[in-house]
Amino acid sequence: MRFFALTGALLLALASLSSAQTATPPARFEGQIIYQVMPDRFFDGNPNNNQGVNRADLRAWHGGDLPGLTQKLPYIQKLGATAVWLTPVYQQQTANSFGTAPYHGYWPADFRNVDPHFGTLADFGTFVKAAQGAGMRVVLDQVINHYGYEAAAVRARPGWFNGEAQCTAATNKDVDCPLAGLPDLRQSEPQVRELLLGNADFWRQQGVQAFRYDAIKHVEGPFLRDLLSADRQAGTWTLGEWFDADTGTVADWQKEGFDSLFLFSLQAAMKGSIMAGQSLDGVRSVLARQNELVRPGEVALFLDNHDVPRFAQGTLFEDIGQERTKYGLRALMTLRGVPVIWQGTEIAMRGAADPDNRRDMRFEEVWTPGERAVFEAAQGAIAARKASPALSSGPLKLLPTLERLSGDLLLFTRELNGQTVLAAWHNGKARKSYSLKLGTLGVGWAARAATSSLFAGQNAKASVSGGYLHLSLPSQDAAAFRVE
Ligand SMILES: [Ca+2]
Ligand SMILES: [Ca+2]
Repeated sequence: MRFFALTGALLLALASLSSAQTATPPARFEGQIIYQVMPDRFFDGNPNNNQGVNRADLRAWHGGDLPGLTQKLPYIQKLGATAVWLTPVYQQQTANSFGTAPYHGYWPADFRNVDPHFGTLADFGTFVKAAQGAGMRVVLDQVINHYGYEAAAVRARPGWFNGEAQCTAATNKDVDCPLAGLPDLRQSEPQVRELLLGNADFWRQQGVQAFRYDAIKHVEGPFLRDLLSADRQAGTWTLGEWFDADTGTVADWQKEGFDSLFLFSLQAAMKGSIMAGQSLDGVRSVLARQNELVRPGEVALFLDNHDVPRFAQGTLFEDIGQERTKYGLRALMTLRGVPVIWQGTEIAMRGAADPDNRRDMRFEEVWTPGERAVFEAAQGAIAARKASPALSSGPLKLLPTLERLSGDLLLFTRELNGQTVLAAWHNGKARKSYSLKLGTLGVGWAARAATSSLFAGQNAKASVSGGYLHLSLPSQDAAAFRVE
């Protein structure tokens, strides 16, 4: 009897082992740093494809392309990023709409070709090969909600799109009504479904390892779930853009199969606390909800992107914008998740709402000393994060702070494999020293001589003695200390 019971248990164990072996584990990006590029506004590597280019007009094509991006890969590597997210490079509608050219890539006409302004499919292949040869991953923007206004498919296949009748009858207007008037794809229509699932396979075959899915708030849920399940099976990492998503929305969609979403609520809080000088309680309250997330290490964290005003635009003054961007980038590198840096944020580029936030990237040859200093701070913080497994992927634990200090001081630990890093964000307007009782922080750290921040180029110190944590922090900056 015992023998049979044992055999049964053994068989069950073997069966579960073999099913675990066949199921594809979810793709991981924890530990990666993504650099976001809008190819038209990055670097022009081939002037022969510059039809209609006018760099004096922010709504026109500017000539950047895939050969230019390939040429500038060493720059992205020098910053320390490990992955590149390209906004869409599909063949676009040829006409302008509302006086704007489709330079941004979100007005597709053919999802399985590259727009001649960006180059050719072969240029895309060259880029992917070069990126992966350099050990970097490629994240491609995928549009699944709409075609461009003037795409031929809109007239040729009226049955693929939601019309006025569907929009009027819709229970969820976000899904079945056009977004900004864009021809809205009906994903429940079998041909549309097949087209979109096929697009993902097509770009996977070009070597893409991850997709950033545009405007998922506006896409039919059942289709999205099937798409995500196919991506997961293929080992493709998925990052959803639900504009303004908070922790609850990110958690819901991680449960539905997304590996990651952008945490817009944290971006808003960081802008408020770091750039606008509001209390750090805004950031603290977003971080306090991280346990709701299914996979907190995969969530995409950012200071700005191509759809919001630039981070540095939050102040009138260029030098203040640069200092606070250093603070923002250092703070970003202390958090749990996948940092995403929009081209130019590493030098505190300025710009108001679209299209002003999409000015041409400025490279090293034309940087001011101030821009170079921001880049060096970003580079140093990224290097420190990558060198520390705890900072890269350790769980984040908020430390309690006295109420009278909480507006100016945010403390948390990142801990992995017995290594602990203490992160300290300081909003004070002047350099300040703090002595905090270890008991109130809830940590049992042993005496330790003063140690300096892991981030290069800043004067911040931490030490432990007499039951206290002593911190000496520069004004408006974020630091990270090893505590062992
Ligand atoms: Ca070009
Ligand atoms: Ca839609």
